[in-house]
Amino acid sequence: MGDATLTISCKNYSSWSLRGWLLTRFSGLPFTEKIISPDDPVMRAELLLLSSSFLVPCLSHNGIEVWDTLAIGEYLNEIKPAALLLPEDRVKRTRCRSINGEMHSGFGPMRSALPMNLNGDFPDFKVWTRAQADIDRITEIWRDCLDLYGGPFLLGERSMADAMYAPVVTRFLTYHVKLDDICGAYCRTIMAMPEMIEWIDAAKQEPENVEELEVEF
Ligand SMILES: N[C@@H](CCC(=O)N[C@@H](CS)C(=O)NCC(=O)O)C(=O)O
Repeated sequence: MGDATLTISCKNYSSWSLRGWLLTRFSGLPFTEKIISPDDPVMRAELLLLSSSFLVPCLSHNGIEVWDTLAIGEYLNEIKPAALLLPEDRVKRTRCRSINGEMHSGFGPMRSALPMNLNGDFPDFKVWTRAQADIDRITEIWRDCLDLYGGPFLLGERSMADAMYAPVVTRFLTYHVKLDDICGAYCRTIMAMPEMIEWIDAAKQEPENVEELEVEF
């Protein structure tokens, strides 16, 4: 399958890096992880050569550069179809793409009010109304999918959608968002994935985090 490198940034804060990394791990494609510091100008210049969007994650594989999480997921699904990042069944696959798209392009208020911070713990966090509306929509998506497909993952079997929503799970835990039993059980399923455990352990090893990064990231 050739050489693959996934460029990401810090593990504690970078929710898109987590999504891209989970997708690559789920696909089974062997890869080297390259961590860039968002503050390092040399690294940023190098990133610009890979990802014209200037953003991570970015996957380099056999001379092909893929940036943007949705494109990375679609690419991995093409080269590793047996990993079933997208379900085989068309109806499920369509649902998967729809909820991936909704996560990718939406929920701005929730993302900026509750930034991913794996080492954070905010028990008395006050969720403002617009962020709560996003939370309500996300939990509705989860309940619908878990009811339709029987869990434990959103489309039944683990898929791209679980990578897309994994950083939301961590946010709900970090900010002590109140959840019903169904959504609580889904959060436990995601947090128990060996890939999540590995990523969170690595986030704990990162040097002290920079305060200015505690914004939407
Ligand atoms: N739509 C992009 C979003 C990627 C994104 O926003 N990445 C952030 C990190 S989580 C980034 O690269 N920030 C770099 C910077 O701000 O310098 C995707 O799906 O990959």
